[in-house]
Amino acid sequence: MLPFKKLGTFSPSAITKAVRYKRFVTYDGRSVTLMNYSLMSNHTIKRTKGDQTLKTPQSINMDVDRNKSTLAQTNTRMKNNQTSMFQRIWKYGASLCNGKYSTAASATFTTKDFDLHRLDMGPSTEVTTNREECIKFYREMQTVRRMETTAGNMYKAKQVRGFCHLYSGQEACCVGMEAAITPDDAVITAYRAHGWTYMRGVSILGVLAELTGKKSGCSLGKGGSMHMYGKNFYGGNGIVGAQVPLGAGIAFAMKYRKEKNICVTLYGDGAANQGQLFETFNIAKLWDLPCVFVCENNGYGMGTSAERASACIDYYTRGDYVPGIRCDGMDVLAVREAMRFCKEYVLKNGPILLEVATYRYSGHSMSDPGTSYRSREEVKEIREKKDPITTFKEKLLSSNIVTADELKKIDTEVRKEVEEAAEIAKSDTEISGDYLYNQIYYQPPADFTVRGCDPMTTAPSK
Ligand SMILES: Cc1ncc(C[n+]2csc(CCOP(=O)(O)OP(=O)(O)O)c2C)c(N)n1
Ligand SMILES: [Mg+2]
Repeated sequence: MLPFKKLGTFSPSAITKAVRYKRFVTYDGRSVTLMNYSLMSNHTIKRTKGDQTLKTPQSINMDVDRNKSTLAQTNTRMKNNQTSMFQRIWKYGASLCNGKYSTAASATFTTKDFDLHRLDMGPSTEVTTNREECIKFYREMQTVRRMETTAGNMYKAKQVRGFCHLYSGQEACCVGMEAAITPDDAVITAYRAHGWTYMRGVSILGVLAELTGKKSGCSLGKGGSMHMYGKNFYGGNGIVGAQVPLGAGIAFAMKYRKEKNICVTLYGDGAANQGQLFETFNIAKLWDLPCVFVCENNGYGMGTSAERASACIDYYTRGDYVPGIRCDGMDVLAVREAMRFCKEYVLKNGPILLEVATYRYSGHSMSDPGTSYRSREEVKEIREKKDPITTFKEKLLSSNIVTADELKKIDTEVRKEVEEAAEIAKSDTEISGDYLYNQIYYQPPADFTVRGCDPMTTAPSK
């Protein structure tokens, strides 16, 4: 009999490893206890030390029935997002056998536990998804990655000028969150905005041509890297933290108009210590605004690590009286699940704070090689072990929800799509000089003029 009563939580990466190496590494409470189980070819889980042969998924299933009373005890824990290790092994075992949890159409995965602040219950750690959705998430993350790699190369070739902050490594954040909201919900972020711009409906060309300063850019080439906008996407903001009160304002407008929508207001770990954030949390809570404050914690604010900048790096608790959640920002399903929970929560209760634990692969911007304040080994290790695309790919393949060939085909299509957009972004024309004076204010008076770079020149503005 599995001593599952005594066992604690079981991390998804441990399960993945267990499957890959055909060995289960289990947790006893929080400390890791190595207990060797082999997954036999007939799907029997066998303990390799000692003579206890454990069961096939079918017999595990029966044991679940027989042990209902024990399960009832673990149910309380499960309600608090703590699924018993036993159940996780069972579900994963079942998925390996093409059982209930992995058909060609759907699969159930277990996320890392969510950390909660002032919440009795959080999002579910058991995430069911379907084939269509998995393919969509994979394609979207690959597109953002490829777009950013291309943007970086175009910058190095001097086809992109000015600022350029890449989002590589953080793809699961924008893809997961967008999957849990609707186009009528709003998003506002800082300057690391390319991925978000794409996810909010702007084309790859709209992003890349904005970077090259050409007319097909989503801001007609006038904004560049930090100033991209789209429908219900409020940018693209270069002043650290300044978008946070604006996000609360957008949420206020939604509440005032009695719309059932939310504003996802993003900021970084580097912005998290600013006074204006705490002022915003106060008013948002006071007025119960439908705002999800999201701290994309990528570990660094320019060249300063979170640990060096913050007295408390548990950003999800930093709203004090505003409840919070921390999720694995490298797991697209965990992020989607967390945002789903948050959207429902804020519409009923007012603001919540979501910390997504993520990582940026590139330097802060193109002028930062990103190696003086962190080691190359650190970046390499995260790329190898936690990459949001590779880990998702492994999940999809091990659950048989997609094939390697299907994913390869997506990779090829994405590469072609981004290459084609990049070519147009390079050869596209710029808007005319006169046009630079337009679209500065919304519906300006007929005779409105603005000043040019030279203080003596003014030009009409429409
Ligand atoms: C008010 C203000 N102060 C300083 C800066 C310079 N600056 C630009 S980005 C940045 C770090 C922000 O880090 P974080 O919020 O973690 O975002 P990330 O770059 O990691 O996405 C700083 C200090 C700025 N743009 N605005
Ligand atoms: Mg940061």
